[in-house]
Amino acid sequence: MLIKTGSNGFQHVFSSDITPVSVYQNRRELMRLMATGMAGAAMASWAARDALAQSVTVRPGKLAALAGAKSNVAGAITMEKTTDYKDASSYNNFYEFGTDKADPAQNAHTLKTTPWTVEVEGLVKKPAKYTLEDLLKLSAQEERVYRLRCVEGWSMVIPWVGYSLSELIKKVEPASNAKFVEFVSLADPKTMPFVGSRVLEWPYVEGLRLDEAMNPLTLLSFGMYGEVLPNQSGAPVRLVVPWKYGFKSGKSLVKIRFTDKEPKTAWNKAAANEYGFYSNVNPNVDHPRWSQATERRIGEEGGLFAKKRKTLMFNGYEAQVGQMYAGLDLKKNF
Ligand SMILES: Nc1nc2c(c(=O)[nH]1)N[C@H]1C(S)=C(S)[C@@H](COP(=O)(O)O)O[C@H]1N2
Ligand SMILES: [Mo]
Repeated sequence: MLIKTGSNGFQHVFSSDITPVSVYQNRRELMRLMATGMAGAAMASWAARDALAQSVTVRPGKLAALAGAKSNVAGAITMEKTTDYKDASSYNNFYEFGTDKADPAQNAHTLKTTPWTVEVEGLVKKPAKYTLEDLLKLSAQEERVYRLRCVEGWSMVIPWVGYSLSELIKKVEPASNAKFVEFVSLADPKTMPFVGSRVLEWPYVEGLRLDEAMNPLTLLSFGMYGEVLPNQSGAPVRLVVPWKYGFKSGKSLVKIRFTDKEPKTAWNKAAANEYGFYSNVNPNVDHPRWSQATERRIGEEGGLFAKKRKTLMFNGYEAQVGQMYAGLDLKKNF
């Protein structure tokens, strides 16, 4: 949901962040919402999305390679209840297909996922173009139940399928001066109706420091719930970086580039004061326009009124990733 005003001409207003609870707890916020007409819109878009969730029945189906064992990567399985498939596949951010949560499920059927290639280039000894088939065969796939926490204040628990990105990185042998990895999503205006819209610069680009990309938790994902990814979730291949806000996990990747400079990422370019390069889930660093202390679990009883839960440092993966940030000021490097 967008209103025109911000630095790039737009102001992002996240319907998920505008709950009736926060509305009546904060009179000023209520007045603002009333003034912009957003209070009703937030409720209406929630109801529409909920109706869509009930109607998601066509699922992409199993892929032989995905019938793998559970992960042996420490921290890759949470005991929390997994989000229902219908919610995970109908409440999405994939701005190439629209900015409302229901848009990707409705519009992403136009995405053409075969044939698909991912180009690995830049500061590596063995640059290569991988077909999706090459990538699927590159390493054994496993299932990992990760939380995904969006910067907007909602979260899900999803059984992703894939393998550690480090498996691919080892194959291409980064050069000694490679310090960062850039992830580029497909930007095809013919099949992605919102590529070209002014909300972000296209293609969607994200990045990690090389050690973050090498961390075993960083997943190159081809599936979820034991099936291939539905288009709206970033088919045929996406990243899942579970200790960072969801936007770091680029979807429908076509290029992985190794560099010596911090990549310019799509959200950082759109609003540098709101979306830093690191974007580690951190309840102690507020987004300039809202708190990050709590989150709403999608699909939980109560819908828009569900009780919020406390957001955990590094989304609960501090034991696995905290040491990578020793000595880094996480308030400055948000
Ligand atoms: N290419 C691309 N990747 C993207 C996005 C996007 O708009 N385009 N949105 C990001 C955001 S903000 C989030 S929260 C997650 C959402 O993933 P999900 O829809 O599978 O929950 O995808 C991320 N990856
Ligand atoms: Mo997000």
